[in-house]
Amino acid sequence: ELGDRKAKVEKMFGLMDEFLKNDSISLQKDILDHVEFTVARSRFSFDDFEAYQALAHSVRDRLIERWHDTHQYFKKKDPKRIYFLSLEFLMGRSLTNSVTNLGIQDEYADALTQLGFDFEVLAEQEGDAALGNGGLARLAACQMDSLATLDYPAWGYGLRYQYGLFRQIIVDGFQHEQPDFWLNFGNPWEIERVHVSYPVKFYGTVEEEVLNGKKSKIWIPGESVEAVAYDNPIPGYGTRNAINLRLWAAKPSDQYDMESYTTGDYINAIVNRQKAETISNVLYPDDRSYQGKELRLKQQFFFVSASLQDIIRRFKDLHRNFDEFPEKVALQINDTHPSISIAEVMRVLVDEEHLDWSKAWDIACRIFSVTIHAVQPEGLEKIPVDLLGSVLPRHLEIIYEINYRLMEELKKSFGQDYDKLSRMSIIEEGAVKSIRMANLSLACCHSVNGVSRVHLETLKTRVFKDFYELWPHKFQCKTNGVTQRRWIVVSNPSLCSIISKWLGTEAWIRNVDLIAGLKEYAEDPDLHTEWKNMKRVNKMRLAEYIETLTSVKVSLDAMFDVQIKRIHEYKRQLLNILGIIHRYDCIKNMDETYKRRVVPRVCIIGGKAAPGYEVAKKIIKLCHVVADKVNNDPDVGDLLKVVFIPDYNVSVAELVIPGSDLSQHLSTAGHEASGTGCMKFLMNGCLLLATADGSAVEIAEEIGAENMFLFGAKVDEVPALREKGTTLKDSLQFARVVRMVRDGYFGLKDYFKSLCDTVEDGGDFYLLGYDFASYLEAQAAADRAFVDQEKWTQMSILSTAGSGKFSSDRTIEEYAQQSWGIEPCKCPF
Ligand code: GFP
Repeated sequence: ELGDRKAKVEKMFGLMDEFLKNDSISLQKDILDHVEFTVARSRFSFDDFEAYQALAHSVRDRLIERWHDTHQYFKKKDPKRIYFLSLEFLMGRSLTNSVTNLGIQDEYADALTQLGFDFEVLAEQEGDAALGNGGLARLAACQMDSLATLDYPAWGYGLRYQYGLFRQIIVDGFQHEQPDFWLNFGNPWEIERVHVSYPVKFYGTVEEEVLNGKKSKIWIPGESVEAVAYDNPIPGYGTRNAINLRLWAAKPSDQYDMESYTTGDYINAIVNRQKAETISNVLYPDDRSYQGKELRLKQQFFFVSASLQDIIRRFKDLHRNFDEFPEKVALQINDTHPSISIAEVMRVLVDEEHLDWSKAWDIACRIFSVTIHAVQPEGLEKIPVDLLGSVLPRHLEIIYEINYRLMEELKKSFGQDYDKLSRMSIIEEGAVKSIRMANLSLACCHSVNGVSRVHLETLKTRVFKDFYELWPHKFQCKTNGVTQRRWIVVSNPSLCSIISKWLGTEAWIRNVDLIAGLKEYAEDPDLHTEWKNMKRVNKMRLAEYIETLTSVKVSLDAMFDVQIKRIHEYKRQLLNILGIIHRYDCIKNMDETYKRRVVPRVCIIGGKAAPGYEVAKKIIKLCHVVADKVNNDPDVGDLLKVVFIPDYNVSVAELVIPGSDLSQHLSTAGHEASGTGCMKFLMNGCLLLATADGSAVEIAEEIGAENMFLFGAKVDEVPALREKGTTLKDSLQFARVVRMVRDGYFGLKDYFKSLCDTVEDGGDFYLLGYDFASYLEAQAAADRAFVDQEKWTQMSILSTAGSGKFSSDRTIEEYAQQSWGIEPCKCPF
């Protein structure tokens, strides 16, 4: 019967078009069909949002077509696959990126014009998918794009949060948080797979059983929640491959509450079942302290368990013997958040597949790689033993067993060096006995990655020194990268055209090394003219946006100076604001002759503060009070404007970055693992003012330190400086600007007192006072460079030309070869 049905389907397919058509008429028809049948509006009356929805569905059809083909092909070829586990993916918008990668942007733009719509206007209707906090999550999104483009057989796995990162609204200069109802109007980019679901278990007890005469452990869980798959196709550029990002949503399970039904408590039974959904409800804002948060642990295990069931099911479709598992499966742990997957793999292999421990451990060690994104040991997650034991009792036992064996092995190398053993132990003793998730990963993973060279050094010499001495071969550097598809082609189409024109090819979009070819033309006057025009048009767009949002009018002749990133003390937005106050103070005290020489600036700051992070919230307020004073001071006029852009997200970055002249990356040296924002600015020919931290060190090597403005203490100087303690007397200028804030020059004297205390004598942990003088020098150097527009443009071109290394394509190639051992698998259509 099945054979018969297959024959019928094949016959029918023969009658259909091979692929969906992409000519203008077909696209128009498709969009209108979706207006009528998917959005259910009349094709004679629909608004921009409905047009966007119909357009998105039409694009989605084309994505699904490729996504099916890719998976059929992967299935046929059965290559080793990489499974990328990440608790966060910051995808942003999908429409423009999808049509760009599918190579049908012009066709869609034309079809929409014929229908009386503008592609860009419709693209603005899309909200951001903000299922992540910052760098780590956006990196995961860039890496998915590269995995698809480079034809790797890859899957992303994560959580489908009902509420993404909170929306930031600013009321009277203060940050307020609002929930991100991103799914309220539907999400055309995902495919709900009700039939792809797995039970995920929690709580309960562990019992012993005897199987074939052997004692073994069995977990009797106390709760079960259903994980339902939502698939998000990720198209590659210049290839037919489209890979899958599978996000799990929690749904109530049928099991475990039959009791309530039978006792007649029908309403409570439903309410309790509904509670299961809270697991995937909300993304935790990044406050780096999740200690004791049960829901956080449940989120981690929930997505890890569902993903592993899915991966093992796929493996078992074709294989019987787990010896082959490492030949078919590579698992990437994105930061420590998914590291509970190590214990889960052990549980499945030992308890369910009945492999003996050493065989199971050998398999686990061969499949897992981890990337650490934190710099400080405090940034590494720890889970209280009591909590883990209650939520996942069997996993706690397994972790203890892993640790016991680790300790035995360590004793062979280090004897009775108990200090070392206790530092390396997965279990941290102390007031709250905890599991060190990083140590669990280190014990198992065959490859432990840092995200820049400086960061890897920090991991080797400080954070994981003991592990590095034992297993130096595990430690690798995979300097981060970002995708040029989104960060140039989609967000800066004029720059994209210029690059393609001067290189005489679009091949750089897939092979970004070619971008270095621009160096040859760095002094060409014709290129300079095109480059400056491009920048001006982008600045105009940004200026309009700023005026609409903040009512501040800015001059296009001013230098657009930008710092957009999460607000954090180590990222030192406060240094920027104090620098702005210094500039303001200088302008106020200048006579007219000097004023004429001042390089006008628009200082743009944007970023969210974690809701519970008071200092960061005060920094946002300070930015607003300074802006109020400066922007309304007739003595200053266009010489200085200060703007805070609210609700910073991926789409805002896409608009701001192409319109920036200068961008600031001010982390205290040794605190930013890599930084990826700087790479996006670099690609867009925006000059960097930065400390020698994270990837900025490698950027300087690529483009030449003379083409950026470096300042501040170096990584290896920081500990001694801290030890010594800086005082306000180290910089009179610094003392003066802090005093202005303290004395209430900008108002709210009492409110800002504690903020000033963070940088006062003895308390200046992030060394703002020490770095202030050299920061001002770097700022002055940027001013001088900006006056010479030809020189500036040359530096700008050299920045773009030198950005090739910072493509996520390079990063992914390195992971593929050095950590995962996978090969491309290109769909042959
Ligand atoms: C973290 C680090 C950054 C690094 C990214 C990606 O960012 O330095 O560039 O991860 O590796 F801090 P957040 O997720 O903390 O923003």
